[in-house]
Amino acid sequence: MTTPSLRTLIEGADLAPLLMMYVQLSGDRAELDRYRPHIRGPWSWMEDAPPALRARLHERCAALLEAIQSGREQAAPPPLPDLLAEMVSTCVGQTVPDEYLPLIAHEMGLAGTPLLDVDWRARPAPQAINDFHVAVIGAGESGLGMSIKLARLGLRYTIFEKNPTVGGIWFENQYPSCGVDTPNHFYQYSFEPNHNWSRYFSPRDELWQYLERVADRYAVRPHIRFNTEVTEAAWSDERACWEIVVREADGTLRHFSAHALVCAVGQLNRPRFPDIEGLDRFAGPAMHTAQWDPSVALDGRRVAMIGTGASGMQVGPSIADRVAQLSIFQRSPHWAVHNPLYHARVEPGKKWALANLPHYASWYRFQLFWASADSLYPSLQVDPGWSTPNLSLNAENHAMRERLIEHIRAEVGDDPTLLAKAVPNYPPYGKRMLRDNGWFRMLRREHVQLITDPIEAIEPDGVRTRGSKHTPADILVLATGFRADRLTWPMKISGRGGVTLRDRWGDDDPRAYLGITVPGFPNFFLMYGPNTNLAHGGSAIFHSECQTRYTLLALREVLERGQRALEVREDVHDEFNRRVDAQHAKMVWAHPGVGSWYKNRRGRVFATSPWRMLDYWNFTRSLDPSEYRFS
Ligand code: N01
Repeated sequence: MTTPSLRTLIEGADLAPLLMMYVQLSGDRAELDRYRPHIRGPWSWMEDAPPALRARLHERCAALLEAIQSGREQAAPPPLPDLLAEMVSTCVGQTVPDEYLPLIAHEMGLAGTPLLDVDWRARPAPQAINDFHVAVIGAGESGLGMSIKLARLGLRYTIFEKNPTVGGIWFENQYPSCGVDTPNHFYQYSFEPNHNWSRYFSPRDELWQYLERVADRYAVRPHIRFNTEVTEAAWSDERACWEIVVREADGTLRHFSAHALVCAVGQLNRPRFPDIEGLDRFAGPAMHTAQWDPSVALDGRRVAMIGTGASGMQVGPSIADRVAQLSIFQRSPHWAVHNPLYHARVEPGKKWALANLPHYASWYRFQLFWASADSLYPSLQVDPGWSTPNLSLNAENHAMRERLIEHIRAEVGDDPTLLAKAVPNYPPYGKRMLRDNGWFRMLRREHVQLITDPIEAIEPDGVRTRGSKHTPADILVLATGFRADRLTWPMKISGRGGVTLRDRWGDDDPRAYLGITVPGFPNFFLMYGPNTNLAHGGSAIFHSECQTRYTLLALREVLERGQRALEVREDVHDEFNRRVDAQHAKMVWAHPGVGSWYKNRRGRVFATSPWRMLDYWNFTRSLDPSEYRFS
């Protein structure tokens, strides 16, 4: 077998990141003009360069790489801001405002030390560092990422994890077709790129295995107490530490203490069971999507599924082929967008390019960042003069609505009843935008029925809806979401003076400064806390890295000052939350015509971030000590 030439290998790469690699290595900005008209957006299917023009780039890239490798040419220095600005906009086929350049430069490692790596400014005495211990609740993505960075700063930590292994939601959720719907090459740690994802949106097993590998590679596992659930944590002023109670698998209660407490359980940790009469009387297997029992045989059975959110969207089409009847109970429809790469495998040539071409993976990641992030943000703002505010928010949002309806119509065919049931009556993005997993097409099938009448009760052998209509079922699937509103529940977390988070938040109104710190809770940090859920796109991992950085900045401040604790000022916290609410009032998630897990019973949006990813990155890239009280 002959080894393919570099020129041949390069052919598998996408045009835009390849062009950026070339320009970055050569400094030849004229090439941007040549290819710009052929890059119409941030996804690979938005590139339309003719074959001859592609071949030209492939030849140039191969020649340049060989010249650099052999020492005949030197790589150009990192691009200066004006060239970088031109490159980023060309790369995604849209104008990227200059305000993004610092974020992009840091994410791409162009600005020296990556910001995520917080270092000491004036290193405290080794004893002071060694004496400080951090407890982390949860070994999911956030907890692992946090722990890796704590260790890098030399801080000792222990993770308490209720499950037998790492992975959090990616360990727990094992329902059929479970997987990520954020582009995977962005949904990964910035410091641990995986060039080998099998798909652009990978399945659960692969995501979980990635987290397992990360835990091993960074030697996190020895610091984790598995099968150990935190039940209580209380701040002791006298000892300046958190007193933590944990329950082990056999029920034994143990006590620990730590100087700082990171709560990395996130918003989607505890399943929500619907409050429907008779739920406990169902005779057959009944399972929540997050507690899937793979031993339950679905083949040839009649399955009733309640819930049509992100989990239901993945389960429904993946089991439809196997079951005798699928009855889907929909309280309200979700919008779902089509992405041609959603089910596609990553071609070997792409994997090779990601792993081997300099800078290519960074540019590809930037494309995905842009494709899935802030570019959508303006379309989610309310135009006060908009004539159909119940259906859409503004002209762009309306155009999106039309495109989404067109897709649904094309998929459900000429069935007006089904179309009416499937099209939401609220603006796009009001609830979480889903990716169409073959959902609408599935709804057309003979043995699949979409039931929109309200559920009256669960009966031992089925579901009763309005008018006492009985739908028989052998198996009940609850795709009914999570208790995001009861963040940190069922743990009892008490701050200064014994005040608990529940005392502050009530049943469903969690609030924090930047979603991270809470007044009266010294040295306490939330990951994926209130108002940090990303609902306009983006990657939860990007956000968790922002929270990690901010937490490390806080701990550094405490230790470098020779203090024991810090606590956010109440007025700073309140003013931030006032701004959160004011921002939400202008945005889609507070829309009065839509209910979602983002809102509490009073309609306040507590889960979702109203900020652009850029804003949140800026908020968390530094810590203003004047916003905190030290003790
Ligand atoms: O939960 P959900 P989910 N009677 O709360 C319905 C992430 N995630 O597990 O819309 C009848 O969105 C409820 O109806 P309605 C992602 O962030 C990501 O699907 O409230 N129906 C809704 O249809 C996501 O947003 C991925 O009217 C009842 C459904 O149950 C979040 O997790 C995959 C009901 C709940 O939808 C949660 O998603 C999975 C009742 N009593 C999850 N109670 C990917 O990345 C609830 N419902 C792909």
